[in-house]
Amino acid sequence: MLGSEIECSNNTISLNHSIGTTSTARGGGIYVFDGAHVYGGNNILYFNEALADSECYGNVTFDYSCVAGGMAGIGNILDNPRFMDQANFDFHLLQDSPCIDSGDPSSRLDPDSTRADMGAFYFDQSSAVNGSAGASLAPLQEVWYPAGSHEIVFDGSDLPSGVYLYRLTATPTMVSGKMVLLK
Ligand SMILES: [Ca+2]
Repeated sequence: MLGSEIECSNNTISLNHSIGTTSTARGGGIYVFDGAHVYGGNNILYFNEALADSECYGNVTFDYSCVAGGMAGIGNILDNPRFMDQANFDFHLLQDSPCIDSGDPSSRLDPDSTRADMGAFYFDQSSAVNGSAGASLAPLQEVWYPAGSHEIVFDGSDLPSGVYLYRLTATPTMVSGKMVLLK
C-alpha cells in the first residue's frame, strides 16, 4: 500500500499472525508503510499477533471501532468483542457483545433497523429473546462440575418460540451456539 489512502470499514480482522522474530514482524492485523494511510469506522481489530504492534502498525486511524489495546479516535472501544466462537472462526457477535449498536451513528442502520454494529457481522436483534434486544435469561446452572460428561436441562415451557443463544463455560474455554425453541 505505497502512499495510498485506503478506506477500511465494517471489517472484522482477527486471528492473523505476523510471522518472524525480527523488528519487521509487526502489525499482525494491519501493516501500513511508505506514506500510506488506512482509515475508516465500524471495524473490529482483535486477537491478532505479532512481535510488536500486534493489531496494527503504521498510519491507521479508525473511529467507532473495537481495537485490542485501544486506539485514539471517536467512539473507539477496547473491550473484548465477544465473538460467537472464534476457535472455529465464527466471528458473529454474542448478544452481550459491546460492539452491538456501537458503530458510527451516522452509518446506515443495520438490517434489523438498529444502529450500526462494529465488525463484518451485525447482531440481529429482531430474533433476540422475548423480542427485547439482548435480554438475558437467568443462568441455567451456576455450579462447577468435576471433569466428565454432564447433562443440563433447558426448560422452555414458560418461554416463547424463538432463537436462543447458549453458552457453556469450562475455564479457560467457552462454547456458545444457537438453539431454536418451537412450540
Ligand atoms: Ca445494530
